[in-house]
Amino acid sequence: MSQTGTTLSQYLVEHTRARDDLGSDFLGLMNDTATACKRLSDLVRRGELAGVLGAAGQENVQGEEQKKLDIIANEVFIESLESSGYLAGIASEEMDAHYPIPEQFTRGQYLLAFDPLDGSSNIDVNGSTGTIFSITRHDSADAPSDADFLQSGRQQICAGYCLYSSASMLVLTIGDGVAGFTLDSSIGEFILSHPNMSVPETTSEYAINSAYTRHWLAPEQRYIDECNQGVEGPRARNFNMRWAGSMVGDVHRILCRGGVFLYPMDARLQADGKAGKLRLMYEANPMGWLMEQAGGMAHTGTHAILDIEPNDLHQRVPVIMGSSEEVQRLVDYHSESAS
Ligand code: AHM
Ligand code: MG
Repeated sequence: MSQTGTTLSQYLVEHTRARDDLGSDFLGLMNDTATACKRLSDLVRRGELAGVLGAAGQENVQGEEQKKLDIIANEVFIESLESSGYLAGIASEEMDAHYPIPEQFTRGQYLLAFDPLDGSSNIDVNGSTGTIFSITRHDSADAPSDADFLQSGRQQICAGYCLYSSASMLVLTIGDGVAGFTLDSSIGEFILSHPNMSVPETTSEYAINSAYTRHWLAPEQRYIDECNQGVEGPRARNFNMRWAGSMVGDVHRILCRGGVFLYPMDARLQADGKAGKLRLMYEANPMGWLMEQAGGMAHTGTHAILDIEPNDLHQRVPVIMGSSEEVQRLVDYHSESAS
């Protein structure tokens, strides 16, 4: 049975009516973004039948093995977004430098940074994956350089993700809360299904890859150990653990029912000379803004994620985000361990 309700376009028209900074070009850009998400949702859904599963046999610029669908997802987004005249440039997890809008197309005033297919190790096992995107402004007639993308998370004008799971959902913020839209494939529209998503302050659920326990730094060792002591420990209540293997899946669960997601700094990353695993521009910043807009917190342990001044398109950061009581507790443990 098809649903009727508020479409993504209707929601955006309504919520941008009083916004001078988000005009018709922004609405056009979001329409193209939604189209790209629908195309990708269809490919993910058809899986092996569309011939998109498996490894691509090459690595991306960050030395990570690419799946066929990582590359296809990147191409689907570029094809859907490059020609309409809304974007000045596109930066992606799958491309070393940003992608300039080709000369034959009009150059617009927005910059898009995105992770085409987050959690791509889940593709071949039919697990949840997603696309994460962050949009900033480029108020110049000149073509952007990589440096123009390096705006802090507070300068985002729209951030969101599309989750490809049992249902496909587009979740976004334009700075007035978080709204979730479910794809009704019978009419090809994202329909508002989750208005005003909010993260409860209190939670008893955490998400972390515990295979790295031995590498964690003292604050995370202490935090998870105390959670795992349950009713007998200092937290005096039992905790539950969930790990989707896809940041989009984990963040979506937290936006739906609370929780805390951690991909912290650890000794293994330090030994590899990495400042974290997840990337600031197209993972931590957009998800961080969604969390703050939903009433949660997003932190590295020492800095609010949105306050970080970026220095590289593919900069990595430690990530702790979700229900504010738990994130604040981790921040406190970090400052205690530093003093
Ligand atoms: P990706 O963008 O290459 O898919 O990497 C990001 C993913 C996140 O979705 C997820 O939280 C994390 O990497 C999982 O990493 P690990 O395999 O170390 O647990
Ligand atoms: Mg990712």
